[in-house]
Amino acid sequence: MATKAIDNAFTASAPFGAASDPTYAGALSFMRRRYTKDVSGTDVAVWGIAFDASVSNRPGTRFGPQAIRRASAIFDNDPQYPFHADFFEVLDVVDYGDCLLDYRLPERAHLAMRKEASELLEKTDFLLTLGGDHSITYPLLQAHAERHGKLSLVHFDAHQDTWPLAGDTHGRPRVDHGSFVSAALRDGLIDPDTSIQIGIRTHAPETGGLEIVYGHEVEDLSSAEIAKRIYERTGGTNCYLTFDIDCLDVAFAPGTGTPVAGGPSSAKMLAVLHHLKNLDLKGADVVEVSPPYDHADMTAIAGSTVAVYILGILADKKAKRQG
Ligand SMILES: [Mn+2]
Repeated sequence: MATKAIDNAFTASAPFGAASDPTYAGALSFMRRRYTKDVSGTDVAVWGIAFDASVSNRPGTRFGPQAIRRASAIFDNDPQYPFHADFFEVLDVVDYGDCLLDYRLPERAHLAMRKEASELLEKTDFLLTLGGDHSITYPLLQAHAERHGKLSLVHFDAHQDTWPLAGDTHGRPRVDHGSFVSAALRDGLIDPDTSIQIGIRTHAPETGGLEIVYGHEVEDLSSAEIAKRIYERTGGTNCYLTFDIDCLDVAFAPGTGTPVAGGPSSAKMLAVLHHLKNLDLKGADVVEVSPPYDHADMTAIAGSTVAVYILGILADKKAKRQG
């Protein structure tokens, strides 16, 4: 336990150690990590991309990062279930704040995200991004592929996001939250042969060659069997994990832009994530949390917990490296 103090987001003096803010008070950062614009040498930088201009249905994910940070306040110290560990004894995690975007220039937003993500990846080992609509994963994949080469996409979603990339009236390619996978495939950022989608329960015209574990299969498989499919597909390659909160059934994540019934519970998908401790993760995001449609913070809590599990995977890995 940390010594009693408040506003750890601004008062933390060391890279390690848990916060002691009361859950209901104190300055909010993701898991009370210290806020800093200098992420040099950190293990993980958490940041937000408050952008929802590329949705085909309901907007609102611009409020996602703030809501996820708020929901994460309950995870600020104590050993984290089910990892049996205080991540912050080993993992130096900071909250970088949010991506700088000019809302008057939505066309330049993806470029701005890519540039800022690339700059951050020069300085931190791992970027954990809180969205935002799913189009943000495209510039994130650009930045990560630039650093790590072609990636395997581990994609939790109700949607394939492989819709066609129609050009706009000026011939410029369009990317929205339903076509980021198509854009990543076109640009060679991800390898379809080692990529996998979990929880899909809609049909796009193309699969793009990615393996799909459909929603009805998720229903029949155990979490260990789903994890096995992920390990077999990715085969030890560099992975980028993207978790669209609408992968979960609308009963567990009502606050999202394009909800689909018939999905898995948060318990099932969190159990899958817990099995992924040996995945070679190079980056991750949690997207499509839309607070205006949420009830009792259910979706923000689910999104926040997914992000906590991703940190758990990274903390477990670092602890094992250190012996
Ligand atoms: Mn989706």
